[in-house]
Amino acid sequence: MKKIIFGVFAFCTLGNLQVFSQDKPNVVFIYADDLGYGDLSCYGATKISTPNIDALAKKGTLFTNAHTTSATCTPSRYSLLTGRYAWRRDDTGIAPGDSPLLIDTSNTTLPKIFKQAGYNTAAIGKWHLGLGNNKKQDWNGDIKPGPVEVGFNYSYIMAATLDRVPTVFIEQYKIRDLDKKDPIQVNYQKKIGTDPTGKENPELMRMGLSKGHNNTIVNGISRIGWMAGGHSARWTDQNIADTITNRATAYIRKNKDNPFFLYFASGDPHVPRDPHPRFVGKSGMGPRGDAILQLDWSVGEIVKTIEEQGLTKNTIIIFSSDNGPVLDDGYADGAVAMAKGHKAAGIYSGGKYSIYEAGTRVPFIVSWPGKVAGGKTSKAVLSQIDFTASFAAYLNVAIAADQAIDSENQIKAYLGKDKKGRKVLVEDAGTLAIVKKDWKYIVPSGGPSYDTFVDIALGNSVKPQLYNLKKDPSEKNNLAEKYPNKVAMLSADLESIKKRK
Ligand code: NG6
Ligand code: CA
Repeated sequence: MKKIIFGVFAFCTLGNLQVFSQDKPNVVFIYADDLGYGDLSCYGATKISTPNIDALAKKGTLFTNAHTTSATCTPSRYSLLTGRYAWRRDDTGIAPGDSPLLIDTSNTTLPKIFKQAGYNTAAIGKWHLGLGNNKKQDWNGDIKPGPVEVGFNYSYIMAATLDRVPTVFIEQYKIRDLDKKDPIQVNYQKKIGTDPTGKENPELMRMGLSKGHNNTIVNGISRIGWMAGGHSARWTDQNIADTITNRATAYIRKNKDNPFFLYFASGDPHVPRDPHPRFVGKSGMGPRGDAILQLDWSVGEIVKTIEEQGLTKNTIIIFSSDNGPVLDDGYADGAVAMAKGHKAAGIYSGGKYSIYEAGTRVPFIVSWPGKVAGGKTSKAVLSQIDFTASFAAYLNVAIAADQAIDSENQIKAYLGKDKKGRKVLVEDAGTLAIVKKDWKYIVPSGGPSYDTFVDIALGNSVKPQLYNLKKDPSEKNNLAEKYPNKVAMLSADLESIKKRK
């Protein structure tokens, strides 16, 4: 019932916003992978320039307190698409490449909301939410359930991360360009086939390793997991951005006459960073910087296509990232040595994997020329988990009470009409934190406080931690002992959110 009431409420009170929804604006969501709060020039980066994303921000609103739900990929994407915190389940950590589909196909999802409102929907790019049932994917036949069952009319995806097998594109239920005479095999337990591995044949690697990733070598890059066969279907890493960007622009052109929701998930700047040669050396910051330029190019192509098709005024473009930044994430690609003082996390502590702010506070830009104010910055507290309830309210689609239970209608905040946004935010890096009115409480945990390998402060402590984000955005001054009542109140708030059903 609750969500139905939200829908009615939106209809009554959003006033002129409701008028726009008659037009059913297209929604294009561009999701970067491991892009940090400080990685874009519009967010203050000075060592790198991202002109296309900056232009998007100039045409729209740039948010400074927007969050993904989690400090890694799979749980962030799960929460975004379902409106449910991933930490409610214990199987939504970083998924292997042969994970079964993690989203229950009976769940309400963001694409299903759009579909119900008459949109065509597409997922193009990185998936990383599992495919098939019970780890028994039929890689050589129909791979399902997957994005189609989650609510996407069209899908053209990489199953997991760029560093995990299978290194192929999957369109709808099938691996693209697969030769039946060379069937593909995927295994995460043991080596299969005769392809060389990073462990046995390091001399065959084009990109050195710093940690893990020493299984099957594809394109001179050693991966996580083993695969055999499927040679004609294997991607060329340097062409991934071109391939998925071209798919996205073709999808936009094809759907220009009907409302569409495009979920475009770039693989940049996640490892292995092997951008197209036209970006190599262009950032002066090594492959990570070059991959950010490639991401910026993808954004530019998508925006240009929307303009060329005359869809600018009827298309909401949202740009964000799935988790905070990491420099060395397992490949010796020079990201650390070539960072030259670049602050990928901006002023925030931590990064990918961390419960400190940089784990989940990410770039977030909303552009809708004519409807969302241009060149503005907003401090509203936003979470990607609210897309589902927000677009449902906006499009007047009802959600059952037991679905998308963590998603709030924040459409006004997304569109820059409400300066406050969420009252309470939960952050997740395995350990949970709750943020309310500038106060952040991090639940005690026995996990490591620092990951020396990725060189990131994870923020775990056996002691409660309390920070005032307004005075101390970098979370240096733990005030938990000074304000035990605040700790108790925030802890109680978090407990009641955990019990939500
Ligand atoms: C880690 C990988 C890292 C990356 C990450 C997932 C190692 C040593 N590290 O386990 O390289 O793949 O998983 O990233 O294997 S995410 O953005 O998809 O969450
Ligand atoms: Ca990621």
